[in-house]
Amino acid sequence: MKKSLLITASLATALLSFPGCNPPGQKSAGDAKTAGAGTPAARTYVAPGDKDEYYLFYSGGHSGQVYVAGIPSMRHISTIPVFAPYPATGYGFDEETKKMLGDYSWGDVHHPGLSKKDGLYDGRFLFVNDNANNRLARISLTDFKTHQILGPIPNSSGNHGSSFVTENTEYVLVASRFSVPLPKGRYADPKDYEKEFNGMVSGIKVDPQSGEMSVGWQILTPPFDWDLGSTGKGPSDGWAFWTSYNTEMAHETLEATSTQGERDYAAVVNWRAAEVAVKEGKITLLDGVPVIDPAKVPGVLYFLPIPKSPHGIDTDPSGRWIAAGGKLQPVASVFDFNKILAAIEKKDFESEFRGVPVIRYESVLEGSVPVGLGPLHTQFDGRGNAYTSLYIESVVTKWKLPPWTAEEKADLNKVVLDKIDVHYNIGHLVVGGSDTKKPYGDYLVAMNKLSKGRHLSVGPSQPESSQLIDVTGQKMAMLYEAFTEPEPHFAQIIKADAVNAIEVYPKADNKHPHAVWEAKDTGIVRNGNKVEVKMMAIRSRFIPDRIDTQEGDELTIHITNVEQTTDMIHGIGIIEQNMNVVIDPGETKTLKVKMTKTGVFPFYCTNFCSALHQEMQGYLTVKPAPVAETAAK
Ligand code: K7E
Ligand code: CUA
Repeated sequence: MKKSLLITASLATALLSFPGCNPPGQKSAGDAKTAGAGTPAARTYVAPGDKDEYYLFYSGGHSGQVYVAGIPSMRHISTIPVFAPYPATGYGFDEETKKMLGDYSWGDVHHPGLSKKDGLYDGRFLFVNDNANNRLARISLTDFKTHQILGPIPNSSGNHGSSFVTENTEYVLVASRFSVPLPKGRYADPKDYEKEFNGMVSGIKVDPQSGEMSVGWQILTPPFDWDLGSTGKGPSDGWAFWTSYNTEMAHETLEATSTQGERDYAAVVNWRAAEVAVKEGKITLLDGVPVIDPAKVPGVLYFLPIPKSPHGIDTDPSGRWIAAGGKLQPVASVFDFNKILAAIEKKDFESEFRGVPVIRYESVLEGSVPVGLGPLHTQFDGRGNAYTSLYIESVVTKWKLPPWTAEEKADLNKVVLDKIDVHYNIGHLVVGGSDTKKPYGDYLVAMNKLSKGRHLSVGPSQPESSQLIDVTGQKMAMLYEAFTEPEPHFAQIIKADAVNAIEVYPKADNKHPHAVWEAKDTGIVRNGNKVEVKMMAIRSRFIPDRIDTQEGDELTIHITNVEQTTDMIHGIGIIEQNMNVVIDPGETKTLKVKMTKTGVFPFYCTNFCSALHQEMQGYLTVKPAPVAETAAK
């Protein structure tokens, strides 16, 4: 009884306190809030009609998609289909997106990366990787749509170690998770793994104007399994880092065989030196890509020993401190990039592996912070603090970055500042802007692998849980718990006002050669067995709304949604033709159907668009082919 009274009281406080801190007319609820004030309920509450302060873009893992939520409400706002067809937006049905998807109907998105200018998010693009089919995609934040899918990238297998964006979006950097015989398509027996298999680091060039990606160059590596990476900034601009979890070069029962060594090698890549090597022609072409052999081109690649099967490796906002989590030991290893540079200059190497210098570990390690069990990833708040996810412990640990006092250095337990429980088995975590020079530093989202029934039961396929944590105070504070479909790995957070999205495609910008804007320009043209339709969709009709074809015809429809009003979306679904395309205001899409079935096939608008939406329909007729023609076939 007493307990329920307490709950009521705190809820009342939350509700009562709210109108005061969010005056009417306030556009963004977030502007009125500081993460540190009020009860958790009040701090995440975004009133109906108000908007969130941040976008959260999180990877949809093997759903092949990207989810968009708002912070602090954690409300899911949108799903951006990338590597998989998505009937809700008609993605993968029209010719343009079908072509982008190519032969694949799934992907495995792990690490979204926002485009940057001068080390800060510029709000233009979001890049995402496909771990499964070695691809990279570019989403434009102008329309929140996928505009390019690059790949499968030649000579690269298992695109897990990306999308890591350089300080001015010169490159999205990629490292291969799996090693294979190169070039791809060549057979070799996995028992000859060490000799025949290779990994690769790839520089994917980004056109500064259009954002168009292309494969710039690659660096050949031993067959380690490259894992997570990050790009440098400030003093480490021009460099990038990846951990590896299989320096043992095992190819079977990795759980045991790849965990033998005390240390695995991280890759320390000087991508500006790689650019120079390509310019000077110090490359061989492999599957059409300039490939650099680091044994022949010194200065491009170094190895850095990191203890105990590391996973995440993250560069702090200053660009000087690099934190790596060793999954099998309870510390985060912190390296000083200035010391790494000095070691390289002095050739302070402990050995060499296949012609690549191994930097002396003791010379560059700043310290091992006892963060707890199973450290994976680290994020930064820009106030000198780091936050490491502990998979085994189900905890986020807050700790203080160097420089440390002599006293702290003598006992690094002293730099561990706080721990908070998360539910359960956290993978990645994200602090807004952590990979930029100026993190926002107020919210942290913990992306937990297991939710263990902390939700209404939905059967054995359980969702993932994401928890919103306030990191403005000395102590972290749990604010909210949201559930998502599988499976968020990493995420990016960007201030809402840094993104300028359009709400309609302006008619003037529509360059589709078959766009039509008035009824008089619509029509149907037959050319042999090809039937081409220019159609418009307008509340509440398709023009034309009757299409006559014959068995064996190839039907092409170019459909333009002529609306210039926000949220006036039309769709065209054709019954029993497996065709479903959604057209946003001002957009033109092309769809193709081969007429293999005879009969009459209704088509209709799939997106509720007006009071007479239900009437927005038409007929596609398919006459049997003339008998003579059928006989001839
Ligand atoms: Cu740790 Cu693919 Cu980044 Cu999942 S990875 S957690
Ligand atoms: Cu157009 Cu419904």
